[in-house]
Amino acid sequence: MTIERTLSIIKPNAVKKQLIGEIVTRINQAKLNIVALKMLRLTKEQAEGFYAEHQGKSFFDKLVNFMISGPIVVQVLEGDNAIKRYRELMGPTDLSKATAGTLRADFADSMTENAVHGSDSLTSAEKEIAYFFVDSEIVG
Ligand code: RTP
Ligand code: MG
Repeated sequence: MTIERTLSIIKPNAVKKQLIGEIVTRINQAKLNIVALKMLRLTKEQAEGFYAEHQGKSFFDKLVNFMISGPIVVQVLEGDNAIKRYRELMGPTDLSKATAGTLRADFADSMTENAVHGSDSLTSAEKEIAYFFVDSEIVG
């Protein structure tokens, strides 16, 4: 068993479509425990900082504008192999390649508006969790 924590974001298109409950249900069904959760609206600076690794790429401005278009829900998920297992639950970035039953296959509207985010490594999970939560907000 490797208990890990990962950062999940329910992106603005999914919040607008009232999918918070459905996504939380699927996370719990996958045996990932929610150990922190909040709703917020990102500023442009916060969105640019969060996606700094993509600065300069063709889709960066579109991505930032989408991420600030409405409220999001950020969560810390904990469980065995949580990083990889949550990425599997999400499905791939390109929804045309996503298998039915994954969050993106079912809820993405486009490559940009793809409903959810999940950390992609242990290093990014630690960095991304610290971007949104202080230790006292995580109830393990
Ligand atoms: P995320 O970071 O949001 O979990 O998504 P990811 O790892 O699957 O994808 P990543 O390559 O990190 O890209 C971050 C987000 O940028 C948008 N994107 N648009 N070619 C495009 O139009 C394009 N490529 C990426 C998506 O919203 C993606 O989730
Ligand atoms: Mg990514």
